[in-house]
Amino acid sequence: MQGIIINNISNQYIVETKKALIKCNARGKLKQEEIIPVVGDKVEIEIIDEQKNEGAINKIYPRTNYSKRPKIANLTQLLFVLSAKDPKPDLLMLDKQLALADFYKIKATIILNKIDLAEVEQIKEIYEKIGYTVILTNAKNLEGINQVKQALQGNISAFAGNSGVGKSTLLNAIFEKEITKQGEISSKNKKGKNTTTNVALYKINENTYVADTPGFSTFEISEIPKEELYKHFIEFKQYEKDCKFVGCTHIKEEDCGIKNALETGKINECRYNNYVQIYKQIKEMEERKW
Ligand SMILES: Nc1nc2c(ncn2[C@@H]2O[C@H](COP(=O)(O)OP(=O)(O)OP(=O)(O)O)[C@@H](O)[C@H]2O)c(=O)[nH]1
Ligand SMILES: [Mg+2]
Ligand SMILES: [Zn+2]
Repeated sequence: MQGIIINNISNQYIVETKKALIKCNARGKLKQEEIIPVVGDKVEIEIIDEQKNEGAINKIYPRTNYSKRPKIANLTQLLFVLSAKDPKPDLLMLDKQLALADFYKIKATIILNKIDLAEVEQIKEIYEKIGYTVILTNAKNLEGINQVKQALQGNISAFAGNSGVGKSTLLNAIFEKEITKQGEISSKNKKGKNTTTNVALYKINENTYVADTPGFSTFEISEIPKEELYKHFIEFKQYEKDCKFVGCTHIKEEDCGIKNALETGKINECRYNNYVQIYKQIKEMEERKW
């Protein structure tokens, strides 16, 4: 029987099949092959106790992608959530995540939440111009939620973003009920409290699932070689052909197609500055490995 892992607490997995939710353990064979099942895995299971809905995972099907932290497989879409205020939009973090999503070939959609608290038109414009879908929401009064639902359709999606931006609140708005705990923003530092601690998939309909995760906070940005970073700033790519030097880093070189595009306003300055900052971070991480 086939199914998808929708929840995992230590060694126990909840597998959703066409018929039921089955509590499963992983077979010893999987451990020998050093594959540890994670949420999102498509698996083959064997029923052990039909009455109790208990079974065992026999096989994990090949993954289209895999994220280490949080552990989740086969995502087709990442929804990057920023809040207009409390916490304020972190565009450096967003640009890092957008580059990573492109690197892993996962569709990226941007949600600007808490639009009741501050203006976000400028951010919306920057990213829509590049080609990203940007959805404005107020998760508390359900504004924009239908657009989020449309974006979810047919995907296995996860919300990502800093603590306190409203990921769990959005999820509850989508399901129109309380399914995950929402954190209180402490008034002292206006940061969230990392309320969500484990990964789980929630089903919306056939082929449509959404994950609540503890926040993709630790980034493996160093997985992208610095020489390739510009390719994952999706609007930069097209100008590289005008660079004079082979292997141009687009930072200090003269006659750089990307810097020219910056000067003529075709590339946004904030995006470019974030590119330079992320490039330097990857470089530092690469050097530390030696
Ligand atoms: N004003 C306003 N507050 C919101 C909105 N959406 C969420 N909040 C509040 O922001 C706080 C944090 O929301 P959560 O949904 O817990 O944030 P989270 O992103 O899940 O945080 P972590 O689980 O810590 O990663 C809560 O107090 C929410 O009620 C919104 O659109 N407007
Ligand atoms: Mg949460
Ligand atoms: Zn260049």
